[in-house]
Order: sequence, then C-alpha cells, then structure tokens
Amino acid sequence: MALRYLTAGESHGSALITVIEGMPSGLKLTVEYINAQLARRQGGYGRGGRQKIEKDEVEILSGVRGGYTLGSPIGLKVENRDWAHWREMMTAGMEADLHSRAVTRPRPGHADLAGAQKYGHTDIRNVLERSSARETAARVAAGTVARRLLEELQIEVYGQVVGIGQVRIEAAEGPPDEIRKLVDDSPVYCADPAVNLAMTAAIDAAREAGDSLGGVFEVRVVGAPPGLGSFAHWDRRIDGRLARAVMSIQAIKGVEIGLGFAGSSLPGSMVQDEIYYAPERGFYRQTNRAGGVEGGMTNGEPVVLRAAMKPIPTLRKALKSVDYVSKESVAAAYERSDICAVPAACVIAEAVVALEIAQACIDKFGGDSMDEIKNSLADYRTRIRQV
Ligand code: EPS
Repeated sequence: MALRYLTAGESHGSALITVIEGMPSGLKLTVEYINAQLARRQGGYGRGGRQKIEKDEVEILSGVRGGYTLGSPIGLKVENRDWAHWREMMTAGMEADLHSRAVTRPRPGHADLAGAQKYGHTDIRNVLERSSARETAARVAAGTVARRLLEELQIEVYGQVVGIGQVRIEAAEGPPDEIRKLVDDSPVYCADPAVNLAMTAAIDAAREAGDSLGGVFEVRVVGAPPGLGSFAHWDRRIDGRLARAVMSIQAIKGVEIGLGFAGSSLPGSMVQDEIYYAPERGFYRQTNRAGGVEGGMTNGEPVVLRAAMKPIPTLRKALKSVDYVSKESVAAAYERSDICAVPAACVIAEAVVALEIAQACIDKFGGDSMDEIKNSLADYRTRIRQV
C-alpha cells in the first residue's frame, strides 16, 4: 500500500494537522524527535515577529502507542499559539468577526489575487490563511515521520543553504553528521562558517531597505539503494516526484538534480558518470554528475537536489497593487513578515524529500511492519550484489 499524507489548517486558525497513511508498524517515534525538526523549521536568521509567538510542538493524536507506530493512520497536530489573538476572526462558527481583519489589497507574488478570483472571495484573508507557508509546519511534522523510517533503513537526508541573495557558495562535502553540525551551528544553515556573516549582512540590508531576499539550498540523500522510482511510467519517476514535492513548497521557483541547468551547456562526455565494478564494492561511479538519479530511478549514489527560492512577496516597502473591491490603486497589504526564509525552506525541503524517498521505499519494499520492509531491503541489497 502506498504511503500518502494530507495536511489541513489555516495560518491563524487553531492548528495545523496532518494524517499520514501507510506507515508500517513497529517504527519508534516520539514527540521529541518530531519537535526537534519543527524547531529547526522555525529557526534561521531573517524570520519575522510571528516566530516569537509560535513554539511549534507536535501532539500525536493517533497511530502510535507506547512509542511505536501501529500501522494505522498517524494523526499529528501542531497548535497555532497566535490563535489566541485570532479566535474571534477565524472561528468556524456563524459568530465570526469577518470584517475587522478583512484584506482587500492583494500582494504581488502571493496567492492573494488569483486565489480570490478562483474561490470567489472578496476578503483575501480567506486565501492567505491557507496559502501561507505556516502550512509547512504540518509538512515538516509528516516529513519527520518519513525521516525516522529512512533512518531505520540507513538512509539519511540532510540539507545546507548555499546562497542568500548575491552570496553564493559551493555545497560543503563531508560526512552527513559533520555537515549537519556545521549547519546547526550556522544562523543561516550554511555549512561554511566563513560566509555566515556575509549572508546575515545581506539579510540585514534587505530588512533596512524594507525588502526581502531569496536564495538556494541543497538537499542530499545518502544510502538510498538503486531502483527507487521507475522508468516505467512518468508519474513513478523519482526525479519528477522529488521536483514536484520541492517545487510545491511556497516560493520555490526552480529545482535541479545533479548538474541540473549547468549540464545543458556541456558536451555529453562531461555530463554522464562512467560505470566501474569492483568485487568488494559492486557497481559504482567515480563521479556523481547525475545527482544520484538515472532514468527516473535512484542509482545508488547520493541524491543531490538544489532549489531556488524567490524573495518573500510580503514587503514592508509595499509594491503597487489595486484594491480588489474599490479598484483604486493602492500599496499592497503589509502587517509583518519574514525577511528571508531560505534556511526554513531548506528544512521543509528535507522533509518533503524524505516523504518522497520513504514513499518510493514503501512502493518497492512494501511490508506492513518495519521488520518486513527491512528484510525485503536486505534481500534486495544481497541480490543486486550477487548479479
Ligand atoms: C507567511 C507569513 C508570516 C510568516 C508565515 C508565513 O505569518 P504572519 O502573517 O502570521 O506574520 O510568519 O510563516 C509562519 C507563520 C511559519 O510558521 O513559518 C506567509 O504569508 O506565507
């Protein structure tokens, strides 16, 4: 059975929730483990006032007993502390105050205008409450369950920021634990301590200018066996599934795997990875220009994915817009905002990548319990070594 998940919840509603269906039984899972990733998502230099209000903590509503998954749907809830200030406006009951926080000035680059047109709302709050990247707290909660499953299969997912605004670097190489430590110690989740200052300075300059900044991050998956995903049908291709998952994160505008766009200007001989064999290693490559994906499947090398995030569209120095109701020329709505959320987006991308890789593992190795999935993966690893 496939692994699937849904999220629900408004940014200033009572909570964000997710239901994950198809997780095997017997996976150790604790609130503390999920909370650690929720905290990483809330961090990063350049976040705004909202993060001072929230302290995301998960409540496991179902699917886990005594610290282990049951195989039944896992329900997770992350409360919005800001709900205390928004209850009257956001409540589901007929008594809701629909007027005092109505929004009619759409922000360029946000879901505001097309969302109001699509759903027939004149109060843009009905759009921005769900289009908000606050929703990603639920995706990180779900993705952390997937991360836990992958850990049991010796598959690790980790990310690092490699660009903020004009400041760009190459991704750091090294063992995942080392990179993770450097990233956790960095205010911008970058693994090169020498550029932290340049990146935070760029964010400060944007803040002073009433502007916002985007950037680039890289996510890697190490330990994935060859053959996750499939060439057999378009929607089973792992590169397409990863790109869709990462591109669906708010403000992500580009995703590349391996050499990505850079490969398009090089001759074929400099883009492919030649194949070698050694009895003790099996098949291997000396390069990983493909970023661990060939023919829509993992090839056993690390999966390397980069994504570009545009600057956040909510600007203190608001851009020109038109009032949705009066049609007058106005400045776009502004209450408060993050200046830069690239570090947070990197954590969210780790989560959604983990979900896709976990889905592909469950597709390939099946099983209703962790023992079944582990045995099936071990048999497969033995089989491909014996060919
Ligand atoms: C967001 C707007 C801001 C961000 C929010 C995403 O929220 P608010 O309008 O309440 O200030 O803080 O992100 C989060 C709340 C979060 O937890 O990441 C938006 O418009 O996307």
